[in-house]
Amino acid sequence: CAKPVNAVEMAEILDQLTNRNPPEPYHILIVDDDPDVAQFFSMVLEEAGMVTRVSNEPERVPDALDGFDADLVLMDLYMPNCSGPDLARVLRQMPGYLGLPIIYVSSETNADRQFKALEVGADGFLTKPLAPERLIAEVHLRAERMRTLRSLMIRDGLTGLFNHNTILQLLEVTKAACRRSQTNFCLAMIDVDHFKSVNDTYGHPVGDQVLMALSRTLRLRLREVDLVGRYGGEEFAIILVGADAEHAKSIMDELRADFAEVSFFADGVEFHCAFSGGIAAYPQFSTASALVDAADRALYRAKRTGRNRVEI
Ligand code: GH3
Ligand code: MG
Ligand code: MG
Ligand code: MG
Repeated sequence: CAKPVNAVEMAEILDQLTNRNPPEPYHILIVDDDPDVAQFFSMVLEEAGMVTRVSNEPERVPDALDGFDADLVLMDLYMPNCSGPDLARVLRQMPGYLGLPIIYVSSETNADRQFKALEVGADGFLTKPLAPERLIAEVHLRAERMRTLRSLMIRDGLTGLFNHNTILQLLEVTKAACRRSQTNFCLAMIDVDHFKSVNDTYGHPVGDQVLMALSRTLRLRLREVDLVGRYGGEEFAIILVGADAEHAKSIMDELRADFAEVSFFADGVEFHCAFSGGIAAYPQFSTASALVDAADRALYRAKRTGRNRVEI
């Protein structure tokens, strides 16, 4: 009997990957050797609804970032032992922090020195004295842009589903979580039938409408815990957590029937589409690549044996 996946763990991972609703407050790390200055910035930003963490020791910043999921770092320029630019350089060499916005806050007004500090890969320079409203506005703007960029990297532009890389990453994450909690899950790969002829007959924009409708059907009918991604052109990958192969097949068969009912209209003609699907179950297949291969083989079998069907 399958135990549910550790829900808290899954939710945390998903939040990190997707920034789903409700919108999380921005997480800001403040680095300044002067505790009073850091405390003041922290108070201003917290009053504006953000979550802050303060580090007065630049050497400990990697520790402070660990598990904080920062949207942005506010950094002092001159600190003993390790300057702001030295620290920025170190962070830029850590893969997890490559894109993390770093903003200096300093009373340094010399343009050359500001430029030198930015050259190491920081994103902005705010000069003190700094009005609280200005600080809030600058941090908000940059953190928001960072989140937008992150979401663009994670999701597919046409359908809003997870993109190819993300769904593969989620497959790894799901596998690790399900191994720990001894939970079943399945990977289903689906591919629209005769999709080329939809494009050829009605045009590419109508083809796009079909893909968007399919993604809506998937999102609407699946549970919140199921993960849906656009794997490639007209191919989608679905991770069904807590389902064994038989259960996954019945879910996918329902989806298939639902989608086949959807009416499309183009050039005054009504038409219908269908998809074929292949399912691979964990732990029978225990690595991400074995799951993808097995689901692909099952999908191919579904195509070969008539389409508009799901195979295990
Ligand atoms: P089968 O039933 O064997 O899967 O046949 P098919 O026609 O669906 O398969 P095929 O691989 O020959 O064609 C897939 C088509 O999907 C070709 C490609 O132009 C189209 N396609 C891929 N991405 C997109 C997209 O984003 N939008 C649209 N409209 N078409 C796309
Ligand atoms: Mg200082
Ligand atoms: Mg295809
Ligand atoms: Mg196809």
